[in-house]
Amino acid sequence: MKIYNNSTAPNPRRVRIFLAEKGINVPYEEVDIVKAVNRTPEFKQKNPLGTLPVLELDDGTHIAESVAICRYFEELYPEPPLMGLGAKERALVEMWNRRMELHLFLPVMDAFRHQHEFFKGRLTQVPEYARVQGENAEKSLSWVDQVLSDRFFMAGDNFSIADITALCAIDFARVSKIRVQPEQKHLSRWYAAVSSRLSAKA
Ligand SMILES: N[C@@H](CCC(=O)N[C@@H](CS)C(=O)NCC(=O)O)C(=O)O
Repeated sequence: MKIYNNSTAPNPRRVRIFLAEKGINVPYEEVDIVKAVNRTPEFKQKNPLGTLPVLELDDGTHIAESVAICRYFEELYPEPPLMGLGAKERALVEMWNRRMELHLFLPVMDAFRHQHEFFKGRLTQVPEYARVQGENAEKSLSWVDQVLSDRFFMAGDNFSIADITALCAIDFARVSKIRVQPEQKHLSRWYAAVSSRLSAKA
């Protein structure tokens, strides 16, 4: 088993943090996205979308999509639970993780992808869309600040994959100069707490 990884990209980091929280060691193979190794026909046999991370099982199965990879490990190693326990908590974690993906991670990625040199030729860039999505990401930060006013973690009392998704989005947002604002007290408190976990270094 191994994970095709890139140490600077935010989606592979979601999986690395998830595994670090669970204390699971899986070998990582670094894939050079600058040289577009992930876009080669050989790599696309593993994941036709050419994206990272990809988990390769010993039987040759390839599992892409960060959440699918996390789900696989959650099933095999339920402790500590990072995707909720019981019907209600599982649904809440899924809801908040999905919201963090759609309303924070996605606009942060679009703000980068639609204007950065790195994606020239890999994507039809619409710089105006980068600007709009940057604004949307900032609005989402204000909203998340309010969300965190009545709970410690994103989905409630327990650290979960929703916190990991939000942390990776916020850290990556820095490249587009989108940052948590000091007046966003709840978000700042949460950010300090999740960033200081050992797993955040993964
Ligand atoms: N929905 C996918 C997104 C994967 C993705 O976009 N990965 C990025 C890195 S964060 C990638 O491989 N980018 C390289 C490229 O598009 O060439 C997931 O959750 O894993």
